[in-house]
Amino acid sequence: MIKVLTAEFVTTSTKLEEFPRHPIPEVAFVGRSNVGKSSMINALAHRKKLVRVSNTPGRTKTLNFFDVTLEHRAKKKVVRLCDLPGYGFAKVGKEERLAWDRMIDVYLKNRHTLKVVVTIIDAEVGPTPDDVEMLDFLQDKPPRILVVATKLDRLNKAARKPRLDQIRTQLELPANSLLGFSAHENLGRDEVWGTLLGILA
Ligand SMILES: Nc1nc2c(ncn2[C@@H]2O[C@H](COP(=O)(O)OP(=O)(O)OP(=O)(O)O)[C@@H](O)[C@H]2O)c(=O)[nH]1
Ligand SMILES: [Mg+2]
Repeated sequence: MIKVLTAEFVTTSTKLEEFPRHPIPEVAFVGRSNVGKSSMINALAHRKKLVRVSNTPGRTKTLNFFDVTLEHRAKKKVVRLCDLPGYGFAKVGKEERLAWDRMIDVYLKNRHTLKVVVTIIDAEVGPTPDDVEMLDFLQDKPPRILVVATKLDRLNKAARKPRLDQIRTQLELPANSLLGFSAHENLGRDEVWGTLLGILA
């Protein structure tokens, strides 16, 4: 059992030099705009409104850092979660989008405390070309990648496992390296935390 003891907002920022400095192991959440990154952080933190969630794509515009204290096997562990703006959002101006992409790029390449990048795919939509591009970019270098397919609640129960297998095959991921998730039905939370803690151990 993994228990969340505390979850708190640390800071919001767009610049590397302003990111929090304490060397706490960090997990970042990337994915298409509106895929459910912020909702996943709320679900993992067992909180409804730690992070702002919205129907409107492009809600998250800066990097937002949260510290979560967990209790696992009678030990306490602090993990920092970073919520990022989504990629592939066409409705903001080209200039703003380039600035976001640059910000994400700088963060992913230079953040030494970043240990795992959770790449979020929409289980219903499947991997988009932008998702594949992001996974290619993250391949073969630290930080580690965990792929999570969210909004699983949108598929009927019988369709879920075949869909996950299909996405895993499409992305050429090894067995058991894709997790299913739903922020609305609270699916996959323990599996995601378990996998993250395994990587961070
Ligand atoms: N059905 C379903 N809807 C979800 C789930 N997770 C998120 N959503 C919905 O998807 C929309 C976007 O959620 P967010 O968490 O704000 O997505 P985001 O990836 O942070 O979006 P940006 O910050 O704009 O990039 C909201 O309307 C959520 O309610 C889920 O597991 N199932
Ligand atoms: Mg968001």
